[in-house]
Amino acid sequence: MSTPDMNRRKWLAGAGVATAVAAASVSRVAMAALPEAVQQTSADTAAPWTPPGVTGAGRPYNPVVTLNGWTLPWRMNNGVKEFHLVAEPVVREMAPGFLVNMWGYNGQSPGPTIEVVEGDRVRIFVTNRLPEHTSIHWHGQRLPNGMDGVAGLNQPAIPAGKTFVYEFEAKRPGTFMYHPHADEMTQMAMGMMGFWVTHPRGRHPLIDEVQRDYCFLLSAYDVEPGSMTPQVNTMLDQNIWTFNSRVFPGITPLVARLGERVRVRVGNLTMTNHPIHIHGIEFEVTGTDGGPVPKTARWPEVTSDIAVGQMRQLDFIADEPGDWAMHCHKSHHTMGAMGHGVPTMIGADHSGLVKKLQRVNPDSLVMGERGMADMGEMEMELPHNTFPMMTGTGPYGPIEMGGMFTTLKVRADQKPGDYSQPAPYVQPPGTQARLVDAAQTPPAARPTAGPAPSTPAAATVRKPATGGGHAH
Ligand SMILES: [Cu+2]
Repeated sequence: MSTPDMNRRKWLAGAGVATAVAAASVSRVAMAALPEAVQQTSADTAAPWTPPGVTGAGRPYNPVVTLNGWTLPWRMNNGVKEFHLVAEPVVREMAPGFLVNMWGYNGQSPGPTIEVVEGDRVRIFVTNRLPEHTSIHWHGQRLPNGMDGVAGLNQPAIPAGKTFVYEFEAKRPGTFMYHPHADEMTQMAMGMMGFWVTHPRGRHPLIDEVQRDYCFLLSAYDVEPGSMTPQVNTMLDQNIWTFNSRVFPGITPLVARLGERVRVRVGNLTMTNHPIHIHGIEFEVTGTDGGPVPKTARWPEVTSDIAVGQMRQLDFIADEPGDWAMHCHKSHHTMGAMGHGVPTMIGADHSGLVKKLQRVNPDSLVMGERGMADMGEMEMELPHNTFPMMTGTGPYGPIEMGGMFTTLKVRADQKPGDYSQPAPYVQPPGTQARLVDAAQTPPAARPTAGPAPSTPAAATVRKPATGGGHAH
């Protein structure tokens, strides 16, 4: 904790943990022929957006909160909800101080969340400001074939500089996403994607009302340390694993009031599956991109594996106060950029090696002989604009994470609808793991009292080859 880079790390951690749900810093950008195209200039989590007045086909709903994202405003035009998406190059702040050249929508990657009500007629103008053609596929939606967005199959691609319009009825309530279906590999590797939520028109037997409704997409990028632009040809060896193109400690923690019903909607647009794990509570998968899950088909989980191209809706009661980790359970996905080719050094004595290396290069450094935890607090010169492998500090020290990791903060005194970030959780006295004097607490001994085993064979280890199975 006394390393010289403490200030830098504190700054990183502080910015992540203290990121409040900022008021949407949305600026209207004057764009010829597109008066309603709204841009987002910040990577902060925008406050949930409650549409003013009329809500289209449905009753008022509890709006979603997009982690480090925002909801796209619309206008009503003769009974149709009109949205304007602008596909364009953006610079995304993936964590404070770590900027990446991406492609996205309306100023950010991912694009804004589109939030409508079952039965709404929706019209979406898509303007292409990319250097190449694009299209948008509305993943999971029931819609006319010509609105499905597969370039070449359902429509001509949208040329650079042109605007296409999509129009359909949001027929089915649930959790959806949107992404290009033209030069998909490149455009998704550059960050083009967004979330879509269709709220039920009325009370729904399989969709519970919740007090907090969070959503985010899983995406992954290959950004070489010191560079700013993702390598789009990388298939599996990405080094930046994100919730909504943000990495820990830049991901806004989820907050809930004790006892509230909470929903977390997750979609996966990476090239591998992500077991999303929430500490402290049990959830049920109540819906997928295919619709609500029948109640008889739900079971409790603390981890849900979300496969490529899938969406999952996780519902739970936030009935345990604390700061609970929430992360992908693939441990490499909670790390920042690192060299995967580095050999494991645990247990190796390389004190002589360092001296030899330093004769050639005085800056030589060999690491990892005690594990990699030292990385969490060491000072290491990183190339410019490089996200460290491990970072983030909690009230008790380095958290040693870096990618798909954030926290769920459950508080008894969090007001309903209040998304501000509470201070770190203070455990009640006697409820925290603590240092003890090992000499004063000897381990339980193997029982020695009682009769000796009646047959010596019971204590004989039998090899598997004897067919006897395990000895106990
Ligand atoms: Cu993962």
